[in-house]
Amino acid sequence: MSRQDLPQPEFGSDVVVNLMRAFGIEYAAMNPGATFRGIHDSIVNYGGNQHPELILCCHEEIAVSLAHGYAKAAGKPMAAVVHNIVGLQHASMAIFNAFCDRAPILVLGGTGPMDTTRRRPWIDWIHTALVQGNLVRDYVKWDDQPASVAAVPEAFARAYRLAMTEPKGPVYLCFDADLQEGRLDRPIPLPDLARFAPSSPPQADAQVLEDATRLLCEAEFPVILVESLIPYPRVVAALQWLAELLAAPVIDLGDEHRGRSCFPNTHPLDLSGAKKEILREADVVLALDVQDFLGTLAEVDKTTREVKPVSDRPVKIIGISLNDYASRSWAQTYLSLAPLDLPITADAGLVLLSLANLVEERLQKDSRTAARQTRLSKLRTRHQALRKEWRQTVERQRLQRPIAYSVLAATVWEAIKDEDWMLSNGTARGWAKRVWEWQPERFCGGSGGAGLGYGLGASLGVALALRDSGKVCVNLQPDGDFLYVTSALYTAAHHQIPLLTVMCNNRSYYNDEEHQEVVAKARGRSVKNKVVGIQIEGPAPDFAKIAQGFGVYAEGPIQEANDLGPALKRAVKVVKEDRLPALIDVVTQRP
Ligand SMILES: Cc1ncc(C[n+]2csc(CCOP(=O)(O)OP(=O)(O)O)c2C)c(N)n1
Ligand SMILES: [Mg+2]
Repeated sequence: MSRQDLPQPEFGSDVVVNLMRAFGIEYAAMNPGATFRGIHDSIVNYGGNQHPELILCCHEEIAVSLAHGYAKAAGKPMAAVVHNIVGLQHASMAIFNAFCDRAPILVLGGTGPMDTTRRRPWIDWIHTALVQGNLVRDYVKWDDQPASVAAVPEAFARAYRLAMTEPKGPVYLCFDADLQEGRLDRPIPLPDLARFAPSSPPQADAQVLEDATRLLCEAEFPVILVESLIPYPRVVAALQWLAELLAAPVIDLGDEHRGRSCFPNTHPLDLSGAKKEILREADVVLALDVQDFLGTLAEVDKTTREVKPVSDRPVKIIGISLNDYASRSWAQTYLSLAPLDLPITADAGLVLLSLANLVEERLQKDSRTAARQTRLSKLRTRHQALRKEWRQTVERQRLQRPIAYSVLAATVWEAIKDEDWMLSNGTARGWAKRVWEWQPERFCGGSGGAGLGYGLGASLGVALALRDSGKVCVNLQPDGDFLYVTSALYTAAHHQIPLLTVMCNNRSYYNDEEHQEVVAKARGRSVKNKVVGIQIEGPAPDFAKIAQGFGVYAEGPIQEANDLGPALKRAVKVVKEDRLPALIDVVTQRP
């Protein structure tokens, strides 16, 4: 439906909804609140609850993480509407994750009335701030509170453009309750939206590309690192081509917490599993959209926090990213300052293709073809050995109880490999990346900000974006992360969102067991107490029952590997044929 389908706006909030529709916003995730009752009414009564359609969430953190997942799967923003300062405080964790993950979201809020003579006693006072956007200003790209309805179209158009301009990110727009609810005394024309499109991303200049080409072609052992590069098909193809031209191993750093993935694990140059060994040999590193240089090029002692480089060999680093456009001062999400020999501020995906063309041209005049052939064949052998080792691990752990992560991943793969699958969240501690036939464009990455409570909401956003695609969306869901936002299952059931959630249920906030063990050991104290305040036992939550209570098809707890395959088959059927959510609770090992 286009914006012409809507009648003339009568109230301020009708203008907001008119703009949402004009910008193609399909959904607005929300939890109700009276400061945006004007917008709420306009969505359901003026807009007919279509474009946008309300998605009811039981917590604002879920509303925003859902919009986060949607943005990654749909490549465009949806809205999350959050109630004044209380909803915004609940939403703040998820906004931070989206900021770190550079995901575009339109976070909309209500406030006030700012005119104190118009406030209801108590509630309108305690829930009004000056200025509400301050709460999240340090981790949104932009925020605004237009002071009149006439100012709303420009604010909205700017918000959309900034959210969608690289490096992308969430924006926050706040609407005074009076502004939303007031009757219009004159028409508010919408601008010609075609003239407010997001800017095209920056390319690198010709000289610097020549320099990068020379460095790469003259390297003895060039290595390519990718972390947050978005796996558009053209980018994945260009990356493979460049790696093949250079016979350069690729280390794909994207994992279940941050970044994306851009390289298929079946490619002979995928050496992600041998990161340290490969980096020890590197003399030139091409880092595409890498943020965590120190964490990649160095090792950390968990006890002493001492950081040591993985290699003593001098290495020249070419860094291509928009990192320097994304820093803010409050949270130091920019990480430690990396020494770069050739820093290039540009869109790495764009540069990649130009670079591959230049490298191809230069290598035609290069005499070291034989050396590259030898390197390629050695790397292929190492790649194959790694894959073999992982398959052997699955076989060795096949019948262990509790179920091993490797076996969980391999069994899920058997259940979905013939489907048009999408992995919305999680990797079963890296095992999906090892034992699946990994296609990077089918993985939506992690939270970005490592704020727990991301996985389920984000997965619902992915599955919502892909609801009509026939894809089977899979969420490999850790239990601790899930427990923050269990009520997202209600959204799944209520809106019939087809998502397969496989609980990686180690009955623990396991990551912290390791920390407590390290500290206890270093202090010569009792290691057995590491589980106190961390393991989720006594009683262990019954996730299948919880899901059933929300109206979601569920099975579990599954304890035996042999029971997992048949349960997954039934759940895939629910997701694929009935287009409904399903959850399988799998009790997993603590690694
Ligand atoms: C909001 C928030 N609270 C606490 C943490 C600290 N933290 C990091 S990992 C972790 C444990 C996660 O447990 P789970 O999701 O079950 O994954 P597991 O480590 O067991 O695989 C915790 C508590 C965090 N990152 N975010
Ligand atoms: Mg856990």
